[in-house]
Amino acid sequence: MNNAFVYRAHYRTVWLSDIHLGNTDCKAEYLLDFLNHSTIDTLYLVGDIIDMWAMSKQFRWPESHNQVLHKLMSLSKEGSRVIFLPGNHDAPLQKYDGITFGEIEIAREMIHTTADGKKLLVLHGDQFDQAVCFGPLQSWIGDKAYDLLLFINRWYNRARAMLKFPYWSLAGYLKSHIKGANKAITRYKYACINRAINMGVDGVVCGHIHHPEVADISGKKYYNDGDWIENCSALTELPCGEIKLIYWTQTSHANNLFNLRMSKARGQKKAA
Ligand SMILES: [Mn+2]
Repeated sequence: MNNAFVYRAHYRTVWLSDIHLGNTDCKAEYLLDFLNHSTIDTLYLVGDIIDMWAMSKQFRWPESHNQVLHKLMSLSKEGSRVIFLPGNHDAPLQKYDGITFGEIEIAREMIHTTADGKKLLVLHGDQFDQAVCFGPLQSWIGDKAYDLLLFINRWYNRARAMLKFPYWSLAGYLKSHIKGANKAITRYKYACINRAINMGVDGVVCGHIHHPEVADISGKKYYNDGDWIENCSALTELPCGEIKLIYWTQTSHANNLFNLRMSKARGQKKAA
């Protein structure tokens, strides 16, 4: 890539979560493309960055995942402030709360102040699993069903790519159309908002449920930055303090990347 001609958007802040490096369904190429088109003052890694659960089941670490990890580490050396808030899939790192590794600060929760002076609580969101009643059995079933759904999603999008359609999240569509899923998402959102109310802050930034969203609830802001498994989304703050969700698969060069990735995959199949 010729960096001299790459247009880079400047963000005061970027929140990324649920990247799931080490998981087959992580869209590492898209994330790398987003990071290569961005200049970031402060980057929050809002949990589930490395999928230690998936890695314990089956070790998978392609070159693209390595490139993402390398890029995230190099950002802190290039002058970005990087804060990592471990989630449930990278829970072993939670014990380093308050420690700085190299240039990366580790914390379980953080308060962010926007350019226009708003205070936002930043956290992964697994803190609310009890309140939302995702019991251990329910999360195990959910995990299995979700794995199957992602498997279907993968093949479905291969077919779409062959027909030159852009990437589309089947899992995301089903989640927003199933009654039980909607209920759980609502409960999760209210658990987040209640926490913001109790802490006296203006809102909350979280991830965890792979459901990007911006909402106003009871006078507080709810921001969910989504994920890089299905949605390829990032929450961004512009220098003026405006906060926006970005879906990287919907940008034109991301679509070119999708077709390139799929034609490469087809090429590899043919060669094999
Ligand atoms: Mn999570």
